[in-house]
Amino acid sequence: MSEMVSPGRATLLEIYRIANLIKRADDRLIELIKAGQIASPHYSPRGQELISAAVSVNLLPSDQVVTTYRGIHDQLAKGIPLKPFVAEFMGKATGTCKGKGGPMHITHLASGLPVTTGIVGAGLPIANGLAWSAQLRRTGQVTVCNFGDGATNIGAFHEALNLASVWKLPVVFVCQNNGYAEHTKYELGTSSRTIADRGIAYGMPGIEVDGNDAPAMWSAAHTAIERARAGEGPTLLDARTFRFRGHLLGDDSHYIPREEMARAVAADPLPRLRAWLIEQGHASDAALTDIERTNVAAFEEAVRFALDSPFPDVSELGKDVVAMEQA
Ligand SMILES: Cc1ncc(C[n+]2csc(CCOP(=O)(O)OP(=O)(O)O)c2C)c(N)n1
Ligand SMILES: [Mg+2]
Repeated sequence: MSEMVSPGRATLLEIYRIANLIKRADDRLIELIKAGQIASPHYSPRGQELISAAVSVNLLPSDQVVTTYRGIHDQLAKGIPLKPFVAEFMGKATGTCKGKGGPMHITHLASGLPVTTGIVGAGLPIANGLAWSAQLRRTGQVTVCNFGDGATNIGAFHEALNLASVWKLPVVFVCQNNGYAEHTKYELGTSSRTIADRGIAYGMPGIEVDGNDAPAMWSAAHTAIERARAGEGPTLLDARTFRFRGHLLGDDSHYIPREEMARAVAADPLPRLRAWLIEQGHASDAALTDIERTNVAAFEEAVRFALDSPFPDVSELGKDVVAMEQA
């Protein structure tokens, strides 16, 4: 395999800043839902934030990211502006989609976030289309497509990997492999030993990586993104991770063996990265606390903005949507 590259200190701190912002956003949005201030299902990415943070610091603003219902980590990492992000989550008129997308469909073209889908596996062929367009127009843009382990059992995954490989599309497939699809454990629904194997089957590098290890994840993403940008084709990253808050808010994770959950919680990637940054001399405790405080303040300002914003007017119902004419 390609040589191992390492992120520098500034990159590691940026990964921590983004990951901590994601955690803050997730914690706060859950508080607001529980307080009845937001009416929405929520698919928490808690535990998976280092994947999006480590991928995104390798991307240019013009690169594109496709994500899913479990996508706030990918959106925040790509740099979506906080105020319209929270407003969209709340369905407010000041949101990135004028409140018509909601949490399942947060998109923001200017940030390189053209697609968030609730249909498992549906993002992959769309990511190919974005990548194909970039290839034809020679823009140099890379498309990163995020999805879960369960999505790799959908037909669209296989078609998309095949075509991306044949056409050497500038796309990076990031499987955020948290070991569960809804309540179904990996082994009960997925035949291959690893997701990485499935990339190899389609003639592209299939890379197993610890998605909870910032330098390892950064390095794997860096190699894959540079390969795509150089016109050498796609990569499938099998990023191992865990979701701490179940499939969606309210799920008590009863189907996850207690020891497995305890092991995962003990290895929570965020406090582990924090301790490691201090231990390695990359940052002081005070500097990291500063980053955390800045994130809290910025997110709170966005929450205030969103709470104070109006819902879309009824007159907006028929605008910006595709309507089929009835015969
Ligand atoms: C085509 C389709 N089938 C089924 C569902 C219902 N569904 C929503 S999420 C999900 C599990 C997907 O698991 P995975 O791809 O591992 O992603 P994770 O939720 O773990 O991030 C399922 C089956 C759906 N939304 N779309
Ligand atoms: Mg999963």
